[in-house]
Amino acid sequence: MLDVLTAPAAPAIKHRQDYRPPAWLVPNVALDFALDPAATRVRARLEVTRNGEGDAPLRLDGDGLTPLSVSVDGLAVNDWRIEDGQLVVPLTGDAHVIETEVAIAPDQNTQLMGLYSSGGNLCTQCEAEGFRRITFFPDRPDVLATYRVRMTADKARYPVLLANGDPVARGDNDDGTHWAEWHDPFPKPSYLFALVAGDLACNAGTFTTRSGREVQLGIWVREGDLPKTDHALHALKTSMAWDERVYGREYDLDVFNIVAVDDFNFGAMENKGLNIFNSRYILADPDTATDYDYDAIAAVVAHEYFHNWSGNRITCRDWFQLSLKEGFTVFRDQGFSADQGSAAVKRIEDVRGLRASQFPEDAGPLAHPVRPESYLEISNFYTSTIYNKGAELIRMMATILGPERFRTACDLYFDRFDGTAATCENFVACMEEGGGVDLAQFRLWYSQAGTPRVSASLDHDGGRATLRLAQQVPPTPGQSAKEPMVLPLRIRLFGAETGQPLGPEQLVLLNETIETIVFDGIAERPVLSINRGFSAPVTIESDRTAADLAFLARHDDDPFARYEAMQQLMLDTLIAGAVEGEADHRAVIDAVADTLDDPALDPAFVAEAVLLPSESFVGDQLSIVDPEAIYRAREALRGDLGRTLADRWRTIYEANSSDAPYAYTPAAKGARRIRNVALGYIAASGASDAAEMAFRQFERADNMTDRQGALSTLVNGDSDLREAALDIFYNRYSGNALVLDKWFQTQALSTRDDTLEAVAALAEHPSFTLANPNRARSLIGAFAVNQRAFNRADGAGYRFLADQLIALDRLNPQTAAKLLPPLGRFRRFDPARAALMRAELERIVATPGLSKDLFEQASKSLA
Ligand code: 0A1
Ligand code: ZN
Repeated sequence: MLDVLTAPAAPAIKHRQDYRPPAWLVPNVALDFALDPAATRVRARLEVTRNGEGDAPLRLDGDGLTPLSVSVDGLAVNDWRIEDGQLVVPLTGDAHVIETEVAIAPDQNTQLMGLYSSGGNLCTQCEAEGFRRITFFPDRPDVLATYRVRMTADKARYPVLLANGDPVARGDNDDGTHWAEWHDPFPKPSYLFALVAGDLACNAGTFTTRSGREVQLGIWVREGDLPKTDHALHALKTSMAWDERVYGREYDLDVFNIVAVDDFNFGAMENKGLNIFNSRYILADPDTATDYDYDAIAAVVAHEYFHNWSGNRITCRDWFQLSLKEGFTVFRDQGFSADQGSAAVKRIEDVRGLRASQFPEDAGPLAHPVRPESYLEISNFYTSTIYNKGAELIRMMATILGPERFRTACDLYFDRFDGTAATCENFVACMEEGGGVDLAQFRLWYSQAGTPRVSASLDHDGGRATLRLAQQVPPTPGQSAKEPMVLPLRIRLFGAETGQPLGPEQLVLLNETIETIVFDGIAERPVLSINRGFSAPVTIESDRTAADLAFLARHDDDPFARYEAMQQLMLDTLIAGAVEGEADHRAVIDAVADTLDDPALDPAFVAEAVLLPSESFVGDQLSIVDPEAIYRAREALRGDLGRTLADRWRTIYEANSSDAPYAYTPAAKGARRIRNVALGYIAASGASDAAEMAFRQFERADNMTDRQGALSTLVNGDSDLREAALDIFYNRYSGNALVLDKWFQTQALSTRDDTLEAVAALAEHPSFTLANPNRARSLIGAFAVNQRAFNRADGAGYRFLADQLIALDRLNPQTAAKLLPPLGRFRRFDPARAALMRAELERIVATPGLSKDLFEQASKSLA
């Protein structure tokens, strides 16, 4: 394990059990910035008070900082020292004022942590440990301070100066600079600090809270992007109203600003009163953003806004508690999105996302509990497990409590812990107390990693149905033996002849290794619908036949279960095809036909239900992944579906083509979705006119959803129209970075045989750069999840990724580390591929000057 490996700089591993309260608190801080891209001066004035007994010196975190001056209570001192970057100041009393001054260079900051330049503007990113790159401070989430911030900057270059909280004053100096002062009355941890200085335009709005306070809203972007901000502003207002209605949570400052920047390591950041966003989660118009982008923008705007309560008003005691704010906030944003459109489709998308990212994480060398025990670099723990599995834990507790008691328990949590830095345990205790339930065993979900597997078999005999359930939690790194967990499984039986439900749905709390549940008075042969709504994040292995699954795909009254039955049927067929070289496609074809023919179904749901599981998801079910065999099996089934149901696909394609102008409505979105799915099947059928159809759609489209859908279809094929479409797309959007990302990504995801060569060439394209995280992810990140192209037998895909990661690590360790996991999946591949992957991981680990971010990911993958 990692403990026995020696990292290049032997960085310290942090353990959850080592938590100690801070020796010093900082009730108030005043910061004064003389902003300049090459050399910014930061003066900090900290009021510090001793916390508890002892005579520990004051230790202020710093990363790459050298103090220009240090003073205590107004007098310059020189008995300070620097230890591991920290500024250590001996102090005799219990309360002092410490002042420091440092110089930093935002222009040189390629890591995008701390204060950095993006597109000519200056902005900050402090979560998790970026504040220590700006000034000396106890940079830990349990030190809550009120902040007063003064900024001075060149007025022509940076006309807009923003920080957290409310604006206090501003003015001009006579040397061409101007200044602004902001004050945030809510005590907050340093990771929520933010400032922005730039040449920005504002889409302004207002929101009146339910208690009648008017809040000034602003979405700040470069002038030319202003027309693309209405959707985000609307989403913000909708989120504010939703949080009042659903959770009783009101906004608390007079202003709420959002700034969009092009260079950002993650999606967005919830800094108090001043959210900073990756521009891809703000900017949208029909010509440049897909329906998927529009939905993601609303979800991320909501997510960051909801953090104001779940994250800011109540923050985390330490970073091991990260899921306290992230799991809960993801759960909240999922609820918001579900309420904006089809809740069933939203649940399907969320589960698909969980299976695509969290399940593989939980099954691999980087598996960790939702509340981890240790880490080397906290940035590596912004994972799908913390976020998405964390949200599933909240969802399970909400299911166990039921809506009313869940709301009572949330109110209790918000009231009790407002203004504090709390723990996951605090949250669960509120669920227990407010909900009147015992969650002792449930807590294992926070400490045990790995996706539980549940086997289910149903017998029927003389009017009695017997359901046998068994659970098993697989071993994960550092956790060889597991306890049985509490799995809330929503279950219902259906009659095989009548298609009618046999009794109401039941919530079964499986908490033993093996359990038997008896249903009496069951005359008809029952078919089992289990884990409805994906009530527990587990894998179900059942003895249901293809006929049973096809039956559920037609008759289940839970839309998720219906989708799931279809997926399982497809999965079984694809696995048979991959393992045996051929499979009987009839059951899938019939089920797809029936789904397409059911007039009662929402087209958006149908589009999800008829899509085959991804190649990676099929691979995840196999102990040894054969990427070529999986690809062939999937293409064979796609082709068969395309040909056998050719008339239906064409009918659907035509029926959902309309001359009506673009609209972002659920009906219009559903039509675009099913039409693009139909186009994909028409192309898969090998129809001679498929490329022309796609190209026609590409040319006529008045929106990006149709244009990109057509482009993806063309990019997978080899018609001459492919190159034509790529050129047209590139030239049309060469000035739009977010759309060019799509151009790179679409090619990196291509199913063609020459994708690696194409991607390697694109890495040399003049528009490609590793310095912009969105661009790096769009090419390198997308390629690494293209299962067949990445896992080419000659290892060229592995070598390409390792080369790129080593180069990227020098600029931006966080982003490099995020892209490493596909290389760590070698245990799931044949010995030849596994050896090639290991060799690349070893090459990465041996690279001189490697960051601890990439070192941790690569070395844990090898362990
Ligand atoms: N708290 C943010 C995610 C985030 C984390 C780290 C960052 O640093 C580069 C940026 C953003 C969220 O959950 O949205
Ligand atoms: Zn978050």
